[in-house]
Amino acid sequence: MRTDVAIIGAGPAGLLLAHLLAQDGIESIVVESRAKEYVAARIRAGILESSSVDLLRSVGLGAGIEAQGDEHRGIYLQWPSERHHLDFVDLVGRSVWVYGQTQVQADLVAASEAAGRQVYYDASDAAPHHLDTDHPCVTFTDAGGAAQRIDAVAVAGCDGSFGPSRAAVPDDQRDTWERVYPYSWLGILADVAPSTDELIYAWHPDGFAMHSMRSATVSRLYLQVPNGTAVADWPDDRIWTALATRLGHGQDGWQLTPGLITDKSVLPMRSFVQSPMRHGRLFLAGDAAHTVPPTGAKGLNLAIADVALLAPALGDLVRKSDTALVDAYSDTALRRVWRCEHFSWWMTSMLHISGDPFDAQLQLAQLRWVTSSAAGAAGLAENYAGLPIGF
Ligand code: RFL
Ligand code: PHB
Repeated sequence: MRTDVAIIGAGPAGLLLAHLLAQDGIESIVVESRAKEYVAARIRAGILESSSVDLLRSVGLGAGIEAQGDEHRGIYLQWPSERHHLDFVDLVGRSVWVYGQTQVQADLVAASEAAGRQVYYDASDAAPHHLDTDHPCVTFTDAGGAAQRIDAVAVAGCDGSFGPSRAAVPDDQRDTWERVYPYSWLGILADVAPSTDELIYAWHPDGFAMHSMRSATVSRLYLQVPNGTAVADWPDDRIWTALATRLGHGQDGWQLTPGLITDKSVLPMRSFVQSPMRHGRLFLAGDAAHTVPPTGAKGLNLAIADVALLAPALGDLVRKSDTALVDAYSDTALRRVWRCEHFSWWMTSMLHISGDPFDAQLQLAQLRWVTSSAAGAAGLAENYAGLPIGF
């Protein structure tokens, strides 16, 4: 097969890139190792920052957000006996939207199918080749077992943290940075109306807790747990009791309503960056190039921001052989990546219990400052609501 851009990975980065390229008249073929249903069902991110919403709306992907999304002015930050609301709209003039990654993925799949774009699901052994030439290709085995090859002008590595693209950059031509945190999140999805109008991030001596949501009838909640925690050690009652304690059930009359838990999983926390986000004609985007701990809600938004930069750059390369934007892509993308890496690390470090009592006092001092100083609050708001694409 021949196309303009061969894309590895049909997550949000890969499918949105295909959509943006198509709007610009550039063809692509997507190769995905998993089944379409598996990719669609993965429960991951829940918050879209304002520039992600603006971008999705501007390319015809805003109908679902309008119909089912929930615009939030800000978040609550709390510690025992105190809860404070940070109003991002007042602070920096931008809001965020509760709209789950499953919904973003469903919108992208619907757009891809309506346009008849080629996506090979259940593909195995995907591998990029000839990346240091101007005729790269991707080989794979399709769902029926047939060997396939896609010749392209460029390859986009949108295959997440464990795909082949990241590793296709030779060791002596890449730098990597990593931080593994000494705690994980136990996440649940529950069929119960959220007990809050906006997200609650709670510092607590027992560990961090968060109350998020997916809709008016579905809540998403998280608990800090030690690394290596088994889901089996957390029966439903234990989860609701811990959430009630950490989120402050009973404080100032606030109540956490428990409900039927429909999903439970443990999520390790990691920061990772690989640079450059390019090797010859291979361009990395989204989790393929970087990972953030979820506390800042940046993972999905960074993937969207990467492909918003990459699509016009690949357009210029394919149409005009103009390399100015592809040459600038990695440096431009990494500026935002490192800003979000810092913000995600900072939110994580401020809110999770490390076991060190000195750390706990520093965290409380920081939380008091962020919730009482207009400058402190605006700094958090600016980062959480998201910087403009191209920052
Ligand atoms: P994705 O979504 O991981 O998509 C990559 C796609 O590539 C496919 N793939 C391959 N395809 C072909 N051949 C191969 N050899 C392949 N290997 C992999 C995969 O099957 C997949 O479909 O990356 P993308 O598109 O860059 O999007 C990034 C976001 O998904 C990610 O940043 C966020 O979901 C991160 N994240 C969260 N972010 C938040 O902001 N809030 C959250 O609550 C949150 N929860 C999470 C998360 C990530 C998780 N992962 C990666 C384990 C929870 C989990 C469990
Ligand atoms: C979520 O709803 O899953 C979510 C929201 C905010 C975060 C992390 C996860 O910071």
